[in-house]
Amino acid sequence: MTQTFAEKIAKAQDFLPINGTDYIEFYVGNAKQAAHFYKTAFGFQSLAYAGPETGVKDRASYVVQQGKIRLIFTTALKSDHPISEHVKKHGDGVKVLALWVDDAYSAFEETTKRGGKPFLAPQTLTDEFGEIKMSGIYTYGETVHMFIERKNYTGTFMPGYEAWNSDYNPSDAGLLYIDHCVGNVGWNRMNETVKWYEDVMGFVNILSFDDKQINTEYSALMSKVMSNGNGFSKFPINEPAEGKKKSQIEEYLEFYEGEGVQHIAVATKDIVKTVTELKARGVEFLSAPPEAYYEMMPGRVGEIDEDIEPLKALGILVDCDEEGYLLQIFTKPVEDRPTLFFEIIQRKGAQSFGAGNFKALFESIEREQARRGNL
Ligand code: TYF
Ligand code: FE
Repeated sequence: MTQTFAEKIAKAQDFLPINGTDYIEFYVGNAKQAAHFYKTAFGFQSLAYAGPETGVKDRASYVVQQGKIRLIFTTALKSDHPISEHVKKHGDGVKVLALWVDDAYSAFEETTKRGGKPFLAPQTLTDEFGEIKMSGIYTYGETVHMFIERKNYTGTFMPGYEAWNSDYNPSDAGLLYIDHCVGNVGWNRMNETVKWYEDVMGFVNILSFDDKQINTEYSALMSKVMSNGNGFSKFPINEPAEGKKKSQIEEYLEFYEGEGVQHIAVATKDIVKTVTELKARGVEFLSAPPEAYYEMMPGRVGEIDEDIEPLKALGILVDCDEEGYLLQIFTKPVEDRPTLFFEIIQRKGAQSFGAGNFKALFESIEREQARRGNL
C-alpha cells in the first residue's frame, strides 16, 4: 500500500525546523530591469531596495513581493566582484534559496557539523526595527541555502534595505507561495545530492522517477523529490540520463555552465485566471499538448472541478495521484540561455509533481530544444 505524503515526510529529522521559503535571490546583469520585468510580466510589487543610496556601495538589490513570495534581484556595480563573476559564468540565475527558520545560528551549526559547506557564518543585522539573524551553506553548484531568522524584526524586509515605494504598481496575478524549487545536478550526482539533503538538512526522499519511467523517446532524466518534515520545503533534484536525444538537463548544465536551479514552482488558487493574466502580460508558456491529451484527460484523471475548454485553450496540464489532482503549466526559460523557467501549479489534494504529464511536457520542451538546435 502506498504511503501518503504525510506519512512519508513524517520520517524527516527535525534538527532544522523550517517555516517556509523566505526569499529567492537572483544574481543578474541588470537588477533594475529584471525587477521591472517581474513586476510587469508576473505581477510582483515593489517591496525594498538596497544600494548606494542606502549605504550598500558595491551592489544594487531590488526586492519584489506577491502573496508570500519574495524575490530579490541583485547586480554588482563593478566587474571585479563575485556577483559579476557569477553572472559572467551562469548568466542570470538563482543564487540563493533562503529558508525561514526559527534559529539561524543553530541552523548553521547543525548543518555544517553534518558536512554543509559554509557560505555565510551566522551574523546578526540590526536597525531601528529589530534584528535579523542569518547564515548560509552551499547546496548544488554555486547555489546557496540561506537561513533567515526574523522573529525579532518588524521592518519591511531586513536591515540594509529601505522600503521601495514605487508609483508603478501593476496588479498581482494571483501567485501565492513557492511550492517547490528544482535543481539540476551533473551526471551521476543524484545519489550524492539526495544523501546531502538527507544528512545535512534532515530531509527525506518522498518521490523518485528513474530514467526508465521518463526515458522513452523523450528527454531522458531522473528525478528525486526531497522534502523537509512539514512539507513546506520541497526540492526535487534532476540528473540527466542517456537517451535517444540530448537530455534537457544536459542542455541546462551546458548553458548554465554548472549545476543550478532549473525551475521555481509557484502556487495559485485559480490557475486559469493566473495564466490568463500572465499571458496577457507577455509571459511565454510552453506550447500546449495535442488535442488527444485533452480527449484522454477525463479517463486519466477522472472528474475535476474545472471546465476542460479553458484548460485546453491555455495549455494547462492535469495530473492525479491517490490524494487528489493538480493543474500545472510551464513557462519558457526566462533568460536567453535555456536555463531557469517557472511552473504555475494549483493543487487540488495531490501532493505529487505531475509525473503523468512528463510525456506531454517533454515533447513540448523538445520542440523548443530543437528550435534552439540543441537536440
Ligand atoms: O517539479 C517537477 O518535478 C515537475 C516535473 O524539466 C518536471 O515539475 C520535471 C522536469 C522538468 C519539468 C518538470
Ligand atoms: Fe515542478
